[in-house]
Amino acid sequence: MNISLIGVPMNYGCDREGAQYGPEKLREKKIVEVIKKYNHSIYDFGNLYVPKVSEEEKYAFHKKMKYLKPIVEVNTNLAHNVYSALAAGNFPFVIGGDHSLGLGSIAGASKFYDNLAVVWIDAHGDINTHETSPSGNVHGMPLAAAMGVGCPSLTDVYYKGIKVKPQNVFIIGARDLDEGEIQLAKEKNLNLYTMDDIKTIGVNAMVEEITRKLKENNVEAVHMSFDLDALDSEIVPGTGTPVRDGMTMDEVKYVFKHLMDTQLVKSMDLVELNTHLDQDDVTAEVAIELVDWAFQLIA
Ligand code: DIR
Ligand code: MN
Ligand code: MN
Ligand code: MN
Repeated sequence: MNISLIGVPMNYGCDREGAQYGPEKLREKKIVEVIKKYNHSIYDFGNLYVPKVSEEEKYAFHKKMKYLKPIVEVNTNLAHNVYSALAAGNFPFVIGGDHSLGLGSIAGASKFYDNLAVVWIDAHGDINTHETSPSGNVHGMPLAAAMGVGCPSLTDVYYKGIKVKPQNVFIIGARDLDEGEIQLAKEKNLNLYTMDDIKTIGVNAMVEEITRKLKENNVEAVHMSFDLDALDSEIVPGTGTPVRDGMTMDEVKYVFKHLMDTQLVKSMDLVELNTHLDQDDVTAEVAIELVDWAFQLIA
């Protein structure tokens, strides 16, 4: 496979120092070389330009969303990079950076594919809007925006219109959902697999159900968005919003394996590595281990 590696050194969506250095750290940890081991051709497009905005301008663009303008600008560029990579027959691999980059990667993928599904692996739902968000952090909003829910400045990134139908949204590993997110998940009847659900039905039954629904819905392609905080907080100290009782490495690997087996995964994000919070690069190394696993599975 031809892989397009796209770095997004942005932390405006999480409003925490350290998340912007993820791409740099992952390259230092040999992400390119690891992917090359499996006979992929990898083109490192470098990092997208992230404009400098001062702390004082945090709420200058919207009173309930921090750093809205640079987030929209970066994501518009990201969307076009993802779209261009897909149009060239490549697999876009987007490394962050905070999870607000999901806005751009989903927009790019959905412009290319008519019937896109999104598998969002995360301790959080990231389906807040400016009205439900307790933090004002846009990294908690991208998946709602992709479904057309929320502020037009977010829902209309790259092009106007819904990027992914709610029935094609799969959230895995959630265990820290805000009130408004729980409501929206119900309202839209999202395929939500919380940690409790995973414990009840088991990771294998979950994956079977997801792959069955992908077929039933005639999904053309899957965008897989992986937030490192899906993993248990003990495994990933180097992420901004760690949550206990999370997924094990084996569970994540199992999900990756069976999603890749469908041959439908055509693009991927890896987000929320925070180098300032990481101790001895343990989280960076966990990320690399999962990249190694994932790209070994891609044909
Ligand atoms: C929280 C945290 N739900 C928020 N979201 C995070 O700010 O909206 N997502 N950390 O990954
Ligand atoms: Mn997230
Ligand atoms: Mn998260
Ligand atoms: Mn608004």
